Amino acid sequence: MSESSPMLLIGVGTAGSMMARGVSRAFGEGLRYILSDTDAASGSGGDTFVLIGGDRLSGRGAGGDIVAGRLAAEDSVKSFDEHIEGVRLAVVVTALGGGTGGGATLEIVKHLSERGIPSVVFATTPFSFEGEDRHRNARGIMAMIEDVANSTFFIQLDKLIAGADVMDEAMRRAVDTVASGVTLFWRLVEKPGYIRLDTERLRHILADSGRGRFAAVTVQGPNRAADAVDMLIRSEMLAAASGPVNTILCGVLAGEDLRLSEISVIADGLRGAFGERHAFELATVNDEATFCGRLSVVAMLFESGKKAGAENLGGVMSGRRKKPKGPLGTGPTGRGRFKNAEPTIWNGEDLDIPTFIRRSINLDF
Ligand SMILES: Nc1nc2c(ncn2[C@@H]2O[C@H](COP(=O)(O)OP(=O)(O)OP(=O)(O)O)[C@@H](O)[C@H]2O)c(=O)[nH]1
Ligand SMILES: [Mg+2]
Repeated sequence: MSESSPMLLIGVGTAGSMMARGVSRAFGEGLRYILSDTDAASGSGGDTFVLIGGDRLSGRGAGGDIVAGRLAAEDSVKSFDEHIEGVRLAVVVTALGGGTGGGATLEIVKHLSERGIPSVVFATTPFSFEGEDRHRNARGIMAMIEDVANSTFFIQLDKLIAGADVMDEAMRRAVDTVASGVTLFWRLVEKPGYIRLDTERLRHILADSGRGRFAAVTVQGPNRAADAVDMLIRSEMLAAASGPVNTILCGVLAGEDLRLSEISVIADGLRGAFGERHAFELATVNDEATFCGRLSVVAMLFESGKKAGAENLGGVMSGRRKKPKGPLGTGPTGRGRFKNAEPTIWNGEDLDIPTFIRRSINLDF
């Protein structure tokens, strides 16, 4: 594992740690990552591991309790410091529904932000059959994570199981899907092709991108570029935008046979399909060993918030909605005069934070 990489992958919770381990395996050597959980069993595989809230929960997990997960992480966030030396961008992988994935993720991302490290969060949301409690847990925490993270990808597990009736297969798909998005960042930086993107540019793009969706396709044959665009446009993972697309980040992964005309087909196709009012970043990855003859395209679309969308109509590319910061906000400055008090959490929501902030309602005074 490369200790000097400026990007760090952090798996949070039991399923989050399992997915992060899967992502690292999918990438191969060189991906810097750590796992973290309130359950000590997640650390048994020999990977770098941070036990969250060991004193409070005795290494037995948060038992589905978001408040317990959050308090445990508050106890332990400083344990992450020795692992984040030199990190410029953190990629957090978690599964919402349990107590640790939801509760601890929020506190870890806040802590990273306080240390000046932007985070991109990839979080799965529960299967519909998991029951209302887990869904309530997930729903309650999503907006709060979104408020502290720089970019968020929420991946509905239900969407990944289409056609898969076997649980094991569904879980494998979840790992593959998350890996296709997460590993893009490392591939762009470590295996640059004709068009490059370095960590600082990536950090800049992701720093204010807000909520994103992504999809990846792999194709071959004479029309592979056009086929890739066609599949991406029809992909369910990119469908159902709730707001206008603010930024598109596109990674084209191929071998030495990648043609410039193919890059144009992909760039023009995606730009045309997702509207005109967005920033567009495309970079290529040259990985002959993995992609010889084939072409993989990963498209990430980021949506602007309602307010940012309105500003964009006025011609200002404002990025994501501005987060209220300061004593009452959930920004990195923390909880103001309440900062040493335990949060008042009900159904996964922090009641010390005004409803309009918790629910991300824009008040246009
Ligand atoms: N990808 C994947 N997701 C899973 C798996 N098992 C559970 N999940 C999902 O992960 C969510 C969170 O479950 P856990 O990871 O067990 O919960 P946790 O974050 O460890 O929280 P606590 O166990 O309460 O401390 C569930 O609601 C499921 O949606 C798995 O094997 N793979
Ligand atoms: Mg667990």
